Amino acid sequence: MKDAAPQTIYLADYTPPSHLVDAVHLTFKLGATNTRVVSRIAFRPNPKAVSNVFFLHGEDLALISAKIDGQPITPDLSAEGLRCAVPDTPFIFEAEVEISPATNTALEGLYMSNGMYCTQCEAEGFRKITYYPDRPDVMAVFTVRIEGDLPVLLSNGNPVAAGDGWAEWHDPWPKPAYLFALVAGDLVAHSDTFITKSGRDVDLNIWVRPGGDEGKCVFGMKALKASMKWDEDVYGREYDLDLFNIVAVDDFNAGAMENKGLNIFNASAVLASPETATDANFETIEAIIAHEYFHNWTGNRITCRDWFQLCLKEGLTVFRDQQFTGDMRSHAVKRIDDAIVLRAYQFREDNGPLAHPVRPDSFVEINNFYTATVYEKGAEVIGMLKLLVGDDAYAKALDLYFERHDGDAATIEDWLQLFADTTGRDLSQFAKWYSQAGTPRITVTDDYADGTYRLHLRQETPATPGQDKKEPLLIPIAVGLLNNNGAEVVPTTVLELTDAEQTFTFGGLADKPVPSVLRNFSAPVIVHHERTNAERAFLLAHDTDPFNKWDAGRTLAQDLLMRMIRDDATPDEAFLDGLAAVLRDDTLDPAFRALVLRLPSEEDTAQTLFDAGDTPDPAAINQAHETLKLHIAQHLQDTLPRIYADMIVTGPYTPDAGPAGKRALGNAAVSLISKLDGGKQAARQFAQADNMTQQLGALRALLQISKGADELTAFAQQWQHDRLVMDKWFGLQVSLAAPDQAAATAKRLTAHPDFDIKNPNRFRAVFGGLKSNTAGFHHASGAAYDLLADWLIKLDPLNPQTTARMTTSFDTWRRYDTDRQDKMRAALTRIARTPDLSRDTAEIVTRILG
Ligand code: B3K
Ligand code: ZN
Repeated sequence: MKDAAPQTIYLADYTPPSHLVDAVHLTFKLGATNTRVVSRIAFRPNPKAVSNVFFLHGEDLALISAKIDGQPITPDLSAEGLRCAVPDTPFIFEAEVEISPATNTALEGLYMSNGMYCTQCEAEGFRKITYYPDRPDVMAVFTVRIEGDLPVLLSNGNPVAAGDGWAEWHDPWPKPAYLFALVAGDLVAHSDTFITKSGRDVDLNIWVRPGGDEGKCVFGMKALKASMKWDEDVYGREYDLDLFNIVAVDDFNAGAMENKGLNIFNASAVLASPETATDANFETIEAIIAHEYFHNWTGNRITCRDWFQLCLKEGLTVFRDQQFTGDMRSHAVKRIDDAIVLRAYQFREDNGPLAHPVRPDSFVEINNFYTATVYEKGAEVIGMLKLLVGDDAYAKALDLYFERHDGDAATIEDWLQLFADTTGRDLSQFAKWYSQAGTPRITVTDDYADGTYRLHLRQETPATPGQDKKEPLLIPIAVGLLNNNGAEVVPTTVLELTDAEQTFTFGGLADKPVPSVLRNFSAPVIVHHERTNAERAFLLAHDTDPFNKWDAGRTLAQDLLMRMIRDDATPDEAFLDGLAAVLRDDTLDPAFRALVLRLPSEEDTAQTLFDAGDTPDPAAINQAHETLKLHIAQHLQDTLPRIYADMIVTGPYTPDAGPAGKRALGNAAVSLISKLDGGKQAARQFAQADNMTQQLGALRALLQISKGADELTAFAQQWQHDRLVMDKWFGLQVSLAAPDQAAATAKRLTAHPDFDIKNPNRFRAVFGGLKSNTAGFHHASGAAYDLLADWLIKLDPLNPQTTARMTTSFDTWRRYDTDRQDKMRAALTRIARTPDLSRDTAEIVTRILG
């Protein structure tokens, strides 16, 4: 490992910065391997400092010269930064450094992507650009001059002046260094304007490289304008510059980045056309554009004091983008989608070696904490808070947040204080959601006598690494009661579970009701509720809460899969009839019906089995899933062609929720039909498709039945010049390969001339595809483990962030039998022993191995 004893950073050790920055002037003299960065920084001592030792972060910089108040100095340099003596009054620090963007494959700091200069500074990338206090609680006004032989030169804020080969930018809003951005390239803009509610014109641009992407910005622009309007309408937040730029970049570690006034996007998170993007891609793009835009207030105007507070901006901004998508599309479908994602990624994290609190209390590499727990569980915590205090109190607290903390680098304590101040509630128990890791289990039992129904709830959170003892949390459990005819006798009520065990009483009921517990997924918990399948089928048919109606079907399916795996059970009519009834119910949203038809993933079944004390067998799980799908197809044989025909969308393609829902159900139907007709219908759909949703849906249906070789070839021929579509081509083959072929397919594709280890999207397509093929990844041969380890070892010196992220594929290793455990441990150990392993990957491997 590069750093023999990587340093652990603790929340408890936070101290205020020694110096504050009033203004920064930066000049970039661009050169692919020799960019000069000249800085002029106005410092003053921080009155709140506990130490006056002056330290500037800086990594991989060649220092050319440094001055304090115009006098040359020779500072002490280390691998982490620079120290020097400074006056105890305000002073000017100047430096010139040289960096090499063209060889920066880590994609952090200033780097090049297909001839374009671009930056990624969150969390700690600015220190790879110049010497600076690279911490979010140091906020400053930036003025930037860019000199370079490229037509488009962009930075944050507003343009000040420009000439041949240079441009100057000024951002009037003080910001931390992680929000700095620079882009330079041969770019073209798709432009529009937005008039804010107070009547100011804002110029909007989406910048792309010329040569094919120009036509893929229409949807992103529409999403941006919708986001700007929504934030005004719902949160009263207006945009605060004259210009908002988005740039699409091919090589990017994350989805996108909210740099002030200059958002930089992974091309996959902004570019879309009906022919090249699926409905799901459109929805994701809309959400990411909204998310980055919403950060302008929740993240940029109010930022985080330190990186432990990351959920302050990320949890809140995810919550806001979820609300936005619900408003744009369907709240019911969005809630189900979010629960699927949370259970798949966050529950997996919370129940394994990488579990950490929403606000972690220590880290080695902060980039490893951009996790489902910080983001998605962070959003759930805000959703619970809103449910507990009510919509009006939430709105009041948010207004106060923007008033009280505008311009601040704030903390979770600041955030909770708003709610305490506006509601008078003591939120000390609720605050534990931020510090206690793990997914609470809620055990539900009930009884009924003499008109009174009693619901008993018990909560328990299993131990997580470093946290053996868990305390009861304040958990909002939304409950409704139905009578035997399916009528709601007690409408949705939010119960506040605060103790380890608690009983809630409902009087005046003529019969024992059927409870619908955790409506709308009111808390990120796992519910254990022993109930008959007849009761579950009843809820699938009658629950008025769409989330629980869907979840009843989901639980039935999971229960059935477990019985098939454990006891060789055959699929029972109760489940299949319940499914058929939902599918045939034309009053239900097709998108909802498509979700009900979708089985839990194999990974989900493995997790559920492990939770129940079993050792999951990936091959047996795969077998059960395939068998169940075939039974479903056979049971729905007569209905599927009718549904498929009903879901045909006429007229020009739009990615709106209505037609997208129909295509989702159409694709679910064609996938089942393929199990019966050998892929005839899917092949027809592939041949006729005029949009990516149907083309890919058909290809997927064919690959699932081990057909589609000709279609795969045709697809590659059609799309060989479109990187984003080819990512789908790479990914799909691996994720849908037969379990014994998955590793070989991935290996073959890494030898394809278009495989590029340096492009994170392509690397993730192949190896993310391998991870998502649960039975293939965990094939008994261990071939996938070895292949992934080989490639992670190759990638680590090039791109530590993406390597560390992909290493988490091994985090479920303790779930499996000893043979698989041994193989995964060997793969992890091989990674751990790699000389000069990055801090990022070293931290993940160490935590996974425990
Ligand atoms: N804040 C960025 C993520 C940066 C990732 C750093 N490793 C995108 C977002 O959450 O909006
Ligand atoms: Zn974010």
